[in-house]
Amino acid sequence: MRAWITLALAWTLCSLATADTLRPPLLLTARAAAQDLSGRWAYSKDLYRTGFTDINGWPAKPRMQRFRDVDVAATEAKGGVGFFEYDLDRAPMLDIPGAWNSALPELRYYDGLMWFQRRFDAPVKPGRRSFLRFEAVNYRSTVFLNGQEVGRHEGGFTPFVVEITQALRETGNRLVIGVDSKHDAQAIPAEITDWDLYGGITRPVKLFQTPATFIDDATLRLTDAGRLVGSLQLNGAQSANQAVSLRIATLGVTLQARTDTNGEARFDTAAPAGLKRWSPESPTLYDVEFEASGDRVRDRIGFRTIAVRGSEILLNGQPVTLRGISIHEEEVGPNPARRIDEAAARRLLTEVKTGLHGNYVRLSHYPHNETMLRVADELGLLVWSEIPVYWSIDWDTPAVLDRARRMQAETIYRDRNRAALILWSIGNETPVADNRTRFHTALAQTVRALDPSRLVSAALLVERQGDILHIADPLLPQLDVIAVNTYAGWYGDDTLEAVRQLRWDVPKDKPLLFSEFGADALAGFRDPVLKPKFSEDYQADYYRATLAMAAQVATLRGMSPWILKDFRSPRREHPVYQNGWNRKGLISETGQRKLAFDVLAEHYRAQRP
Ligand code: GCB
Repeated sequence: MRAWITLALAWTLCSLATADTLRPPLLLTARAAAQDLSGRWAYSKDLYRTGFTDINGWPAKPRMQRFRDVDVAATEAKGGVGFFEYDLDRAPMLDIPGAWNSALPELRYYDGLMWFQRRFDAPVKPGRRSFLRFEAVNYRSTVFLNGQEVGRHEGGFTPFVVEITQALRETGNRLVIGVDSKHDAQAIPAEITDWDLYGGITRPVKLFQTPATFIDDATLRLTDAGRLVGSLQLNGAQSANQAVSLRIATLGVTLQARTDTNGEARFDTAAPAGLKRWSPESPTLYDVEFEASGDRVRDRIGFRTIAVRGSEILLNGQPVTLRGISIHEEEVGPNPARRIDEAAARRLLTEVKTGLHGNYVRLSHYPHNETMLRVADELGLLVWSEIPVYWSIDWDTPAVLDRARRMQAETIYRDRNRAALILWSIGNETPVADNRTRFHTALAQTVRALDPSRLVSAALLVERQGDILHIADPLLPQLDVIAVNTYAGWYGDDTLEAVRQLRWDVPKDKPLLFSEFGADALAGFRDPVLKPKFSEDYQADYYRATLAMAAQVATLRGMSPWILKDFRSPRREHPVYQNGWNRKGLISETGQRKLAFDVLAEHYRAQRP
């Protein structure tokens, strides 16, 4: 026990000590890009990773090194002994952003290293700095520009930025990325999940050009005390002691401040009387303009407060019930490529807002495309966001905890200006054990240090004694909101009548969410008499029974059933009903609504304020 406490303390201190150093550069989503590098990219498979290493761990042969800045065709044309076993200038192409698994049938289950290349010109004004921002690359990336390694990143769902000021040319740039989709035991998530592999450059890659000293980060929010507080971070040699300003023209707010020796300025003012608070019913957003050192960024920001009081969740001081649904990052269509543009985000979220009468989404099981958050802000949908600390990962290796903390930081700095976002979840169905609880405790501390303004939760596992369900998890004291995944009536042998009789014994002083419940159904498979599993009829009855059970839970403040849309999963291979799809969607992969959709929609319609 004593050793446990000492270890827990050590991990906690380690996470607090470095919380400040976790700010990655240029995650600000408000800055306009100089160039979007979306489009056709060349690719080259490299199953044995010969571009990096040869047999026996020897360095790769130059003729295999796809990242070199060499004109292969011109070299070949000269004749003689030199030869290459790749040429990205003549390689096949596919669309970026987008997962390779959906691009071609032969890449469906490719899981390993893939090389990508994009050529581009980039007129640069003297004195400007240049950066590449990758919104998401799954899973490990090594980035080369004109033959020079400029950055590396691990993690498939968060953005990263590399500075390329020195390596960039005016014309004919050769950008090459080695993308390795393989997850090992130290990856987050580790090897096994219930969703598709989806390797590749799945979100846009953009080129940014900034002044020598530029606005790296800028944030503003409303506090419980009714103040607007924020900060601005400069990056560059002239960051210290600079005048900075913030303006919200429609509210008549103008604030001036100066950066400190670290280049950071803080804003703090009473919120003006005319400020309209953001809420799902009235998702008001304001144009906020930050200016400093000749640089300017503009963000659309909503202002609201979020808190818990006893078992209530309070939005703008008023109790709120979360009428939600879970969503994976997969667009509607027969062959999704994890390509969420604004239209795809609108389609999914409108189905929640208008179709289901919802006010909330669980963006599972990893940070989604930033467009989803922006559309949620605009439509008025509260958001739960999580990093993929999912099922079992390596709890004991400090580097894995560091990785999780970095992913969390990348998400927080990317999304903290989104009013829609109210909950950070630090894990999903992680099995209770001392090492796992230590890991989560350290992660919860990091989240609170980086963003004290939002609620912390985790999707926990349920325990059962007879007809009583409870949550015996030592992590509970770390959470503001308890969340639990519950599948009685789907997994296991309970009848739906038995599900209705289940009772919950949960803490009375904290809000509870059903972060998941669900049942598979193949769209169009109807059998109203027998109602077998996998039929739409069973799924609809399962929802009726679970909602009846939920009505008995006094502290339940919301739910996000599993899931809006059928999604690809290599775990699901029933040859009649699944064929590689998890069928718990309320709509099919092509958007066809199942019977259960209306059951939930009617439930939420009746619950609306
Ligand atoms: C869960 C997981 C989710 C799965 C789901 C299922 O508890 O959190 O990722 O897809 O169950 O369908 O079993």
